[in-house]
Amino acid sequence: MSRLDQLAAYVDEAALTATEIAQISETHKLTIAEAYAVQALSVQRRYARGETRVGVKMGLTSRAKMIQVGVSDVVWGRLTDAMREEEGGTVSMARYIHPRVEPEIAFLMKAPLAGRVSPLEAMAAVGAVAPALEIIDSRYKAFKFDVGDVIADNSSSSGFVIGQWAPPTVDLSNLGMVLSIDGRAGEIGSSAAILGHPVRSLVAAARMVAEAGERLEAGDIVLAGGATAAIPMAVGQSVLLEVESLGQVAFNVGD
Ligand code: OOG
Ligand code: MG
Repeated sequence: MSRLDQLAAYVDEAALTATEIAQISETHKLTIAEAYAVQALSVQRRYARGETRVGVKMGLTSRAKMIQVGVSDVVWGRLTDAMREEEGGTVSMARYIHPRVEPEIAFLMKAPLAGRVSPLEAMAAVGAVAPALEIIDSRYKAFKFDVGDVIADNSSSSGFVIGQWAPPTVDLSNLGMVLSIDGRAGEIGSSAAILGHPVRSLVAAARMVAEAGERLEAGDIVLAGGATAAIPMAVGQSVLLEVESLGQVAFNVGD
């Protein structure tokens, strides 16, 4: 096994068994290209177990997120069917190590998109938009990582919940977003916090997947990134996101 294959097995095994691991950067400094190679190899292992590709997630697209984790590069990760949690359902904490939840906007692609595109071209490839909750779960101890670590760990991708899809004609530029835990507002923000406008995250996604030789496909889900800092999850919580003009999305946290 090559060194990158070994690291892919290391992060994949941690995700599969919900076991925390030491940061790769303690022993290997990965370049950004190597980190994405580890990510791709680790997701190949998921596909080999029967998981299927459903889209991508963008990360660190808001200042609040960059500050929370101390990394200020926009990153992306790959989403599979096994990560999707049921809207209104109960999420099992046992699947995760130290999960956090964050408020997002999801795009549903109706046409392929890749490379350098304008915001108008990007929106023309979108079939629907929805409020979404992402459950991130860094596999690293204490949820601490550098940019290479987090990319190799599939940008902490671990779960996501999508609300009702709405037509892509909704103006996404400045929608109020309230993330509540047990009926109390925990984080309050705006879709404008996502690179100034969530469509810029989709533009970045098209460029970044193309750099990896891939493209966004019709039917793909693209998560634009957390608009606020993420909130640690705990058993018994009820989690609700309300997005102005788009509606709400919720789940409960079980054992
Ligand atoms: C990295 C993933 C960031 C987002 O929406 O900004 C992310 C992390 O915070 O663990 O998903
Ligand atoms: Mg996220």
